[in-house]
Amino acid sequence: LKLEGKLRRALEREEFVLHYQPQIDIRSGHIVGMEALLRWMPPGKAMLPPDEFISIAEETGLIVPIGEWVLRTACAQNRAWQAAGLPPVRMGVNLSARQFKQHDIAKMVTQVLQDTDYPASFLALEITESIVMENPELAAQTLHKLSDMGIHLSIDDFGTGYSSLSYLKRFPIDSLKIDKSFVHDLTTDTDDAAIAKAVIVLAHSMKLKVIAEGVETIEQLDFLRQQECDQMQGYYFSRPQPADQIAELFRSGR
Ligand code: G
Ligand code: G
Ligand code: NA
Ligand code: MN
Repeated sequence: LKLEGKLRRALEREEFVLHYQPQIDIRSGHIVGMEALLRWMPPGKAMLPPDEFISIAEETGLIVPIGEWVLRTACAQNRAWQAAGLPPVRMGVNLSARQFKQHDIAKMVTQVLQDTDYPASFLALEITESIVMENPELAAQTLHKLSDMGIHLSIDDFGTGYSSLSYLKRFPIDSLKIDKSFVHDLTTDTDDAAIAKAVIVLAHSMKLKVIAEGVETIEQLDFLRQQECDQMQGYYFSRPQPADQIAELFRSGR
């Protein structure tokens, strides 16, 4: 069976799972968000990260039903955590280009929020600069629809693609995520340090929040705190983990 067929079957047989990675408010140290990250667990085989199957899912269009499953599962999980008394946090879900371009993406999201009885303000959709810049006019329409619903919008992997700052300013974006490639050598590479600083200043001047991805060390965190970066996400605090372990993390008061 080709990968496409396997993916189709995986969806039917519910072989996908989500792991969740906490997002921490740097000032308070509290968990304020989560990012849902897709994994594939073929029975009897090792877990597959998304890099090994997302592009095929994109090419074949399977990303559309898989993406809907991701959104539904992430919302339902966060709803369950809230019902269990865990502190309310925003859930981040990645949207791929193919999903974002669907004409009825806002309708699909509305339906999922309704089905899972999930408040829009607790959802953050993450899209990349390239998705937005591919067709800025169409992207603007879609982003306005989603934003008007009360959904938080994030630009993912910021700094790795091309963005027109004038467009960014006109779009209803709420936050930028500094790509982990700039965070990695933050404390040793003066160019990366300059880029991270500049992104933070730029974002704040546009009234956007900034989340640093891929934070692995206390030195990186100290730098980001000094630059008044708002949130961090990375192995320093927690790897992406299955839902039951995230509940533990909350209970242990981290
Ligand atoms: O943990 P990490 O290996 O999860 O993720 C690798 C890449 O896969 C990242 O670029 C991430 O944005 C992407 N990714 C993870 N989960 C999803 C998902 O649910 N949908 C889409 N479209 N991309 C995802
Ligand atoms: O592209 P996107 O930002 O959606 O994906 C985030 C990716 O970064 C995922 O693959 C996730 O597992 C990975 N990731 C999260 N935290 C860290 C970290 O601290 N270091 C590294 N190297 N990768 C991380
Ligand atoms: Na992301
Ligand atoms: Mn990213």
